[in-house]
Amino acid sequence: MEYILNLKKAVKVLRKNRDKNILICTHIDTDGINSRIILEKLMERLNIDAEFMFLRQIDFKTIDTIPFDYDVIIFADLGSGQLELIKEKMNEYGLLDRKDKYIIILDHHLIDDTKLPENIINVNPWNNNIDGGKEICGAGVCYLFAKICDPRYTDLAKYAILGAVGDIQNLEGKLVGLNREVILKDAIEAGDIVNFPDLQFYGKHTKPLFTSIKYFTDVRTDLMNNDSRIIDFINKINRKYDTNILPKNYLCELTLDEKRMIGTEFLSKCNRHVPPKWIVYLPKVIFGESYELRSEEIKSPLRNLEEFSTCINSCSRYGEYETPLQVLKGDRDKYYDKMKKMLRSHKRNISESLDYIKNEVEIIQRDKFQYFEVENNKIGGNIVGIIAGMSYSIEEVDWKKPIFAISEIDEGYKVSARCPKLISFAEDINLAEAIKYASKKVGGSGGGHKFACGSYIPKKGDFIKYLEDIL
Ligand SMILES: [Mn+2]
Repeated sequence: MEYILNLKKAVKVLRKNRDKNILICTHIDTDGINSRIILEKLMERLNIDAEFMFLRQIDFKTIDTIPFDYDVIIFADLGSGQLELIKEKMNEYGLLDRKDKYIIILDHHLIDDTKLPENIINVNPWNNNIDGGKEICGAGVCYLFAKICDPRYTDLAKYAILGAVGDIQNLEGKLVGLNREVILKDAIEAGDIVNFPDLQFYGKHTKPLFTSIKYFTDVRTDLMNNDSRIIDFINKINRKYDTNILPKNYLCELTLDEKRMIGTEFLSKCNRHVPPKWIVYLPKVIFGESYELRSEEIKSPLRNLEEFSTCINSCSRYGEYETPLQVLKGDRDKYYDKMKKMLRSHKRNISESLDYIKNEVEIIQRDKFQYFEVENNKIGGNIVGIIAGMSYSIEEVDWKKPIFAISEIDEGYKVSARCPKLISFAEDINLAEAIKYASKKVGGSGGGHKFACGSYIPKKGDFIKYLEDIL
């Protein structure tokens, strides 16, 4: 059952040091918070005392906020990309090669290539050539860790699936690899999660079909920003298939057959709106699979895992971690109310930011990409990535090219890059590499996924020119 190198070794170290001082540091996004809850529950069940902290990221500044005087420090959903830095710090504190001090990393990000001392244990799927980008997430690695401690802990699998969906590991429509074959299987058998074929429109339990279609930006058709055409589109389906789908119906209320009809008609519409060589990739952006928590009510924002992840982000992006943690633990009272409130304000924030881009900001076109700049904290660094992605709903944004959003923050600039899924399937494009290269050239740093990534740069300099060079 040891799917990933070092899993057993890491469990052994935890067991041997169970009565020592243990600190667990986790990332703050959906995957990180689910890693945290898995490890919290695990420690509770094993009757191990541990302390916890959240970490936004590990860099040369934040590493000094980590108290290295614990006997065992576990990093979850971060760490593998900062091995060199962690090693350096341990060396500084005289902890390298100590037989009584351990670092355990449970992560899925790309591994920083460096030789590790015996007391740093890096548990990461990339060690086994398993794709940490889509086959397992940080919470997934934590789940496998827990499962080695006790194979009966399959009730924790649902958190790992939520983490995977939060990290968009189902990019091509459904979960694959360890996510599917081990973790999803466990979560289904435990009775926590259901999966079924579905359309890849967002908001299945929280928005009318009409709105879900309206905000679908993976392919630009003549339905975008055109309410009457969407109504016509639905009416045409009703006539053709003799059905009675209403624009106000939620996707979760429709039968599988009805969804299939909508998907088929939408696909043939999309066929007419994309370059011929992209057509083959269309089904992957229209048809997919949904993952839902059986214990949540229909039309609750927590039922569908994609929407649950939005709820978590609407708190964690604003520095609020306790609320999603308590909701994940089962609170449907005070913290759940707070979460719904934060979700509303998050949505308002996004729609105001999008309006601002639409009305006040120029989209600048380059040959291979486009970009826009925002001054003066007008869009917070916490949501600039979301705004970059949603900017494809603006007419002036060319949906066949990647987009870079550059937002001025207190000290420097936050940059985010996005491109529509279809392009990332059809074209050999790697935005993470591009943003990393250009950011480094102007004294910043960044990275992420091929289709969605971000960076921080202290000054703009020739950032755009460097992007042009590499794209
Ligand atoms: Mn992650």
